[in-house]
Amino acid sequence: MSDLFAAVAGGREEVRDGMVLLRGYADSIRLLPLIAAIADSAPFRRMATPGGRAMSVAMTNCGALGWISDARGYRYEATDPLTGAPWPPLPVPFAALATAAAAAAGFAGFAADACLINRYAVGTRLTAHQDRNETDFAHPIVSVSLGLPAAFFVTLDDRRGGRTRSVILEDGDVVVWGGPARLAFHGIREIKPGHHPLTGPYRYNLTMRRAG
Ligand code: MD6
Ligand code: FE
Repeated sequence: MSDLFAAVAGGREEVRDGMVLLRGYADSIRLLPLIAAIADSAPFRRMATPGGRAMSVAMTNCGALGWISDARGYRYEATDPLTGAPWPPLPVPFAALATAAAAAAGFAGFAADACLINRYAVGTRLTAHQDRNETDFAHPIVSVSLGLPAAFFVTLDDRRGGRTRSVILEDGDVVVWGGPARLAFHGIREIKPGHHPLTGPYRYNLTMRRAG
């Protein structure tokens, strides 16, 4: 695998075809308290993979639909299996950020109905995967990075073992992807030890989607 850094083009970086990085686009000081409030009613938990292992990354959701994994597979559900309650609503600032970032990247009219929130402790990672549990791949995904930095990798085609490009995602960075990148394999390499003034030893990631 070759790891190349994305080419810079006027503050908007094209990581690969169909994937635009907006550096420092999100304000973590405003977003982090909203995540804390969501986690009060829908706690972070390590979901089980279909194969029966616990994922290292802790997750929760907000919005009409939430992404879950368990012995029955990956899917979206309207209620939190931990509490039986609907997922907390998508905060207006999350929805507004997703719509604005998508428009800035060329996807006008994007309205998210699902937000997966990942929490990475030092040493955790997310192995290569495709996001393909949504109904309509014509919609983009808006990804927001908060707290500790992470090395994100994405394949340049739709093959799991294909050539990859890597980029370091830092606090406030937003990635919008769709079109030809929508089914690319991607993941997060092991989070390096560090301390972020707002999140301490954690990285958070929001992925806002139109799932239903
Ligand atoms: C992360 N992101 O940045 C992991 N998936 O923590 C993802 O898995 C991801 O950034 C779909 C779309 C955008 C993403
Ligand atoms: Fe993903």
